[in-house]
Amino acid sequence: MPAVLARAFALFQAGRPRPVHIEIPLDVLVENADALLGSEPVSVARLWAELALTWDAATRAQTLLLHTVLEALPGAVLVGDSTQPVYSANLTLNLDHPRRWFNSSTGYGTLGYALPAAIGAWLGRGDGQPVVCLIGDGGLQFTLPELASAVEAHIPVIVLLWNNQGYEEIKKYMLNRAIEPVGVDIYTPDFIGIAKAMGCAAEGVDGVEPLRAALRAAAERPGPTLIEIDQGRWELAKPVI
Ligand SMILES: Cc1ncc(C[n+]2csc(CCOP(=O)(O)OP(=O)(O)O)c2C)c(N)n1
Ligand SMILES: [Mg+2]
Repeated sequence: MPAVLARAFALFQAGRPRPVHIEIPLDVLVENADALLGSEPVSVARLWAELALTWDAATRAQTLLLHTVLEALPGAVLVGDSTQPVYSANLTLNLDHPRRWFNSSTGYGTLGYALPAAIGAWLGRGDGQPVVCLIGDGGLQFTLPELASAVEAHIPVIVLLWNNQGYEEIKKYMLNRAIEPVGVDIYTPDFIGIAKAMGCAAEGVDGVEPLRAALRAAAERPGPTLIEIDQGRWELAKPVI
């Protein structure tokens, strides 16, 4: 069974973000029925801890980002685009309430979904709980004018921008298949400058403490806030998970 699961994980990593279909032969399932359904109580916390040991440095850093958001804003609704921390969170995030984790990073994966969807989530939720839009530098450029809509409509979405100056997911596909990367190291504008020009509060943060403070300040504002995180600098933050 561990071999079957390891194969499933490897397939997922190679082809992500597509769903993976694997077949478990009946005899393998039957052989493992005791372990799966046995009387030994399984500690979910222990399984999570064991799983976390297998994460690579990037997954740890990205999971730290999500943990920091949830710690600073415990009731937040998260709306993700197709960006690195969202792919990781689909594997590692363990939320205790439904309707708190929306994202477009699987299936057709429309880039730019997260910002308008976050605005919709805030309007739909209607109870003033913070809504955090988690989006990459590529995805944000697909729907950037929506920031002005949020300013105009006084919608306090918090846009957490994961900036790695490129289409990293597509670049990884190319590198994994020995294709010379092309068209993926994109020009990225001064997002903080653009956001401010639209009337949106904006700042860049480097580590866990500044992010916490920026998120709390954003949650107090009547309008939207853009918080930019540089992937390289964030990865230097010490993961504490
Ligand atoms: C409308 C649309 N165009 C293109 C794509 C293909 N695509 C999927 S992920 C991706 C890169 C996204 O870059 P970014 O938002 O910066 O996220 P990163 O992977 O760099 O974190 C692209 C171009 C898509 N999903 N949707
Ligand atoms: Mg990017």
